Amino acid sequence: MTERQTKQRLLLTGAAGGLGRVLREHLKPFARTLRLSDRADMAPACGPEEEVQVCDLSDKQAVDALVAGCDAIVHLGGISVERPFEEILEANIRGVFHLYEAARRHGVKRVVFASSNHVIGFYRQTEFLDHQAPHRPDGYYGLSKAFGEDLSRFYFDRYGIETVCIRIGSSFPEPRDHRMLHTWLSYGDLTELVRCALFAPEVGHAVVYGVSDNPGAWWDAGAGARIGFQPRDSSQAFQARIDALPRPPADAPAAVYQGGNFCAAGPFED
Ligand code: NAI
Ligand code: 15L
Repeated sequence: MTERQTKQRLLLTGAAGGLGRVLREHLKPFARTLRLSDRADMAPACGPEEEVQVCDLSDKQAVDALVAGCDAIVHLGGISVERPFEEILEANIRGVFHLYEAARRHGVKRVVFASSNHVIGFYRQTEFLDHQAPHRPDGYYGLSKAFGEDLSRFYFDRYGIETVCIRIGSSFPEPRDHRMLHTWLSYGDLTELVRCALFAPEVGHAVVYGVSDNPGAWWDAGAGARIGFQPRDSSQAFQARIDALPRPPADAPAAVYQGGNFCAAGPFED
């Protein structure tokens, strides 16, 4: 670890979640102090290099206090699936606004934002996209991530806060279905991508796809490569096991759209 690879106090939101628990372990070497936050309970701080602070992202004052003293943020917190609009509004839309307002007030220079493939979920699986493809969100969740991408662009243009938006595919221990053979991001590659996003020099505002080196790519790896990310894993290793599973019908959202079943969620209001 070099000085250039160390943050003084790194805030990790969503630390009680699936990816938060993974990054809690792997980001420790990259910060003198790792401040962990979630609205849910977490394992207590283990050692002086960890701080635990429960905080609901919808509470503006609490988020302001949470961000004070941090020099970088990895923002994973929020609703991570399709849900009714009001839930998404509080956690993801107001939440990301509160986070950037606090970052502005407290002089945070770098944010890594967990965006999602559901920003572009209504593209077909036959299409190949780069990071500049117009948004085609597949629900309120995808819309909230598109808002986060645009909000972070504004906070860079207006206030110079750098952000890397990682459009995460499917980050789980293993791909779970045929679609995830294309969208899978291993935990090892996730960790490396977050490290690159935290420490690459002069990223400005960047959007990168968070995906391993899978066969039959849907997304251009160029933007990730520009911040130094080289995936080491591939879903190829799981191909035979997934091929043995039943395939969804050819006209099912899971087989047609990049966002898969998210494209068929809702409506919630009827
Ligand atoms: P998760 O649902 O396991 O974790 C999200 C965490 O955010 C939870 O611990 C939850 O308590 C917390 N949270 C929710 N609302 C909150 C609020 N109002 N205030 C404070 N905390 C709140 O999700 P996971 O899988 O760990 O994902 C982490 C991030 O990465 C999320 O932002 C998700 O949208 C994004 N992502 C994840 C993908 C994946 O494959 N795991 C794919 C694409 C994006
Ligand atoms: C996401 O954005 C979700 O947070 C995650 O739970 C997965 O469903 C993933 O996308 C996916 O598209 O597989």
